[in-house]
Amino acid sequence: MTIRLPRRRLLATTLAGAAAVPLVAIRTRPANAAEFSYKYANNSPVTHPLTIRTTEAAARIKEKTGGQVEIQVFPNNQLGSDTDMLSQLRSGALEFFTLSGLILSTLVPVASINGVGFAFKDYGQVWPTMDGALGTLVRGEIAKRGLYAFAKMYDNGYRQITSSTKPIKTPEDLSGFKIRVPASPLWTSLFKAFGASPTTINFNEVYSALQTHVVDGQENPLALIDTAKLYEVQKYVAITNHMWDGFWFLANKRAFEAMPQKLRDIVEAEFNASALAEREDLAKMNNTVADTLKAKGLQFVDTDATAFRAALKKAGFYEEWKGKFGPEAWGTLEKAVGSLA
Ligand code: X2X
Repeated sequence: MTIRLPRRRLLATTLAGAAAVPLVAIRTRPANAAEFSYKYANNSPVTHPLTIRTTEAAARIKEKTGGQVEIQVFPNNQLGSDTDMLSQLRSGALEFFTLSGLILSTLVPVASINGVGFAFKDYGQVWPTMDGALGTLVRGEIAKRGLYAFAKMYDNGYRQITSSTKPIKTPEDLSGFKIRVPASPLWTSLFKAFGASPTTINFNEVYSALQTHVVDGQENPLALIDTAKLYEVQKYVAITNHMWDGFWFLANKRAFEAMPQKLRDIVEAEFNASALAEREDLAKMNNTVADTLKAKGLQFVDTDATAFRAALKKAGFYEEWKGKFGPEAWGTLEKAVGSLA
């Protein structure tokens, strides 16, 4: 057991009896403090499965490392916007962070490849692709930037378009539509291809941007529309499933490698295990969230995906991104999901 003296007493003791209390005693951590006291942050509400499952992983890690690794969780943009948190992660001010591959593409261009419009037919294609060759390719590129991505992505979901002004039924309805998109060239490009007028806004400012009509709409998976209460400031949701989006679990490489391998293995295994649980949570939530949102007053609009996809094709979206991603990455994606362009 450690006896923790109040700081002033400790100092007085030190000064009074310097020989008896070596200076080093003040500097070393108390015996019950973690050896690695790290932070994990995200942009998602506390009620979102991403936050719930990563918080559970942090608790298991503390237990399984006998308290050597303590990870404090900062959800809901408490540490700033995604752009801020990515900088913090890179500098080492933050050790762990989950980020959409599309936003990560501002640093690692190929990381936005899962956001290619209508690339994945369903989750039966998503997980084998992102847990497989394409995911490996992206993780390899992430590793070149001083970051380390764990093997299992967390689900964000298939994205749907909400609006406060009018229902979006056809691609033509997007013409000139003022829509918020996250900070990523692919997102801007996709909505420009639809003829919309996209504005880049980080998630921490989305609710107020919708409320004050800086933009008329946004797009996000139903789980986030619900947990972030966007239905309070939006009237319609068009079920477009225009892209699948997920979160990479990222570590600052230096901070991660400062831990002995044994601890690293525990941390990675637990966050990977929680990723699988989070995917399950969202799969379950997807069975009920539409009814939940309808009950809260959001009006649902069905759309014809073929028409939206054709609009992207016509605008040259696929050709453009095929060129940007290059033959290796594009080929890996097409090998998993079939021909896109
Ligand atoms: O910013 C968004 O819309 C969000 C929460 O879906 C992402 O993290 C990309």
